[in-house]
Amino acid sequence: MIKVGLIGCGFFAVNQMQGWADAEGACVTAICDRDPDRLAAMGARFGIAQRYDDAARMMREADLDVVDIATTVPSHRPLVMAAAEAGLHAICQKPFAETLEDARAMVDAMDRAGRILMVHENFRWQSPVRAVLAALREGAVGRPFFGRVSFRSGYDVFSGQPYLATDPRFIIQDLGIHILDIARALFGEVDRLSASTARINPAIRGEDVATILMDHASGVTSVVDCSYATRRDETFPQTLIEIDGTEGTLRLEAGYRLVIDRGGDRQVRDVAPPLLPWAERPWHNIQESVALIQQDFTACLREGRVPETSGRDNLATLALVEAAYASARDSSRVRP
Ligand code: NAD
Ligand code: 89V
Repeated sequence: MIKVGLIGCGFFAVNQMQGWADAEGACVTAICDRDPDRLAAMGARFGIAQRYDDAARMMREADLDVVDIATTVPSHRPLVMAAAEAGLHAICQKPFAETLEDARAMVDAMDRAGRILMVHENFRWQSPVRAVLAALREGAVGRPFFGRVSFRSGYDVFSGQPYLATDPRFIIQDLGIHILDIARALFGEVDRLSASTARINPAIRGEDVATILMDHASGVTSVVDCSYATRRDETFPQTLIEIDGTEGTLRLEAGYRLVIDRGGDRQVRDVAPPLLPWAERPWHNIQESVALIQQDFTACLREGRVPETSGRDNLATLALVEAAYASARDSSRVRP
């Protein structure tokens, strides 16, 4: 049994605890939070007796194989470094790091320690997105030449995650990072991008709208567009996808409807994620992807396999985030 120590008992970590309860061959044996109330509430809810207010101490004393880092980004570098030092595998929430320099240091430290490092970059693990990836890889539309990966919503994310309203960076760093990662998974690495951003909601500090145009090395041109200022039929937290290819077109539409047109034929599939027993609409799509990514991480540990969203892989997603902010700052086209 793989023994997991979870660090950070906040808003999102409950999903990770539920995901670990579903994962075969792994279980959470210790938890940590600096906030005693959150630590006590999580311990009581999931019946975890080993509780720590200090992550380094938990890593030394708790007989763990893995740490699951569910804290916000400022603590990610010290916690991943401590995991490397303690010889533990790690899965770390997104955004993986505050800077690319930090991220490279974290990846190098885990490599030197010979331990597996996965980034909890779960949006590409959502089952509707997996269905699109599978169709594309099977050649459903021939060679893709255009893509749009879109997330537009007016959902109040600030009540659950208040730091999103006060951080100087908002939508690209928090949500766009997922959408850019899906674009990479679909169309490959990016040669150049340009971005523009806006802040529509006057009550927040960062940008809540971003539009990013990318040239991929594969020849695909893609648009990643994100908004938390769009009020219409609410689709939170669905990512909508359009792909045009030489042989046909694919659309992942609202309501998890996958539509593929090819040679005059239309194929329509319902690719809605299952509602897991512990999940709640509309978050069930994200919640299922948490269970799926943690299951894959467990399999990687068992098989000694590098995860699809490894720390090293995530450097390219973080580079897109940085390039998008740089482009939006001075209206330049940027090579990530
Ligand atoms: P949160 O602020 O609600 O919880 C973080 C917890 O970590 C807090 O309880 C805090 O006390 C604790 N903490 C911070 N530093 C610590 C340290 N060094 N040692 C011990 N405890 C520490 O945050 P959240 O909303 O749960 O978000 C956590 C992370 O999850 C963020 O990086 C966020 O971007 C990410 N997130 C991911 C998804 C997703 O779908 N992948 C969704 C929501 C949030
Ligand atoms: O998935 C996330 O990272 C969340 C949300 C969907 C609210 O943007 O922060």
